[in-house]
Amino acid sequence: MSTGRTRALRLTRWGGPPALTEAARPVPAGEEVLIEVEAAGLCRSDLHVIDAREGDLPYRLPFTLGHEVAGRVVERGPTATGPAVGERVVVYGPWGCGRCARCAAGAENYCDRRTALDADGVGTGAGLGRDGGMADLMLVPSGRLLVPVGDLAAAQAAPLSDAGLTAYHAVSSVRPALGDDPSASVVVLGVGGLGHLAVQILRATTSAQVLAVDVREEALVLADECGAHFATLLRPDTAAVLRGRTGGVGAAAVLDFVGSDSSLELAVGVLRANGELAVVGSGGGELRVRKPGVLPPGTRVSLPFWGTLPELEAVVTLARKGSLRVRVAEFPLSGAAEAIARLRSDAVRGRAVLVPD
Ligand code: FEH
Ligand code: ZN
Ligand code: ZN
Repeated sequence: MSTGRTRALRLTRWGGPPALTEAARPVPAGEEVLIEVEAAGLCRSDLHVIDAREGDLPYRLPFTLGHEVAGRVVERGPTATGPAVGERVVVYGPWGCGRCARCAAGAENYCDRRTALDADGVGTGAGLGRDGGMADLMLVPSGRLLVPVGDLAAAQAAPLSDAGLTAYHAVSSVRPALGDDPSASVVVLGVGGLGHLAVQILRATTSAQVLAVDVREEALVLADECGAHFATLLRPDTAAVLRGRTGGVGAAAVLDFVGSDSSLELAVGVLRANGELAVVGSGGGELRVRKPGVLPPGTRVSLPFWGTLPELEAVVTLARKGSLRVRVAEFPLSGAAEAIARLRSDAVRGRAVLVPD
């Protein structure tokens, strides 16, 4: 990559395709840090951003896409802290105000000033209204947003910052239901870019029996490779089959990475009383919460979003010790349009990752 110029995949008009454009090398000011991008994951949320019409999102154009980024620190602003020049890092993508109680605790995904930031058009974070990492170079607002990855391969590291972190945060949200019950079961609905990582995280950090469901045969194979104790296609009797696997009591927790009417219906059918339902997928499904109603007594429902900085550090630690392996499909940055088209047609196996060529 030439040191003076950088390419970036930029969204320049609402509803139009992003374009790979040339730009001058960004210069880090203050506490900013410049990283040379080694890999940037492609997420379904990127498709929502690309397809958004004017007014759908509180973002100002133009900006560079890419909120799942790994790279190497190449230059730091005069007051920058955190990883030194030369260190390889992943970027924590949800950029909050950096000052409220949530941000101070490293939970910028739940920044208390999110509404105000959106109103100011500041954006949600890297590649989400702010310049992200589908580029040769990326400017990060602060070294606090960088987590060292050591010698972890870039295509493995980048997905940890979104797919891995989101899956880990979802597991964290249901962990209270697992308690110290070694017989507890967790159902994972959808074994795709996030679900296959959730299976591994559950196996690495809990004693739960992991039961996986998907609609694609190859996803069941992936679930098995990732350590699921049982994997099945979605069928009319799947709820009964899964309950049977729990000795009839039901699942202590359900992680729904689909979020459709059918996945939520299955979740209701398999949940144990006083269980946890984490709805992660944005499939548009609806669940009516009322008493009396379809949900078992004591059910807690969460809508986890992305994850916290401490959790990203935990995810990187799992990956570096070999407990978390991402299924990736690599594409050159110059082939971003092809990667987007294949993700759109569900023709990507694992997580698509763009690598600057
Ligand atoms: C990011 C921004 C907005 C909606 C969803 C997302 C997720 O991809 C983050 O994991
Ligand atoms: Zn994402
Ligand atoms: Zn904040």
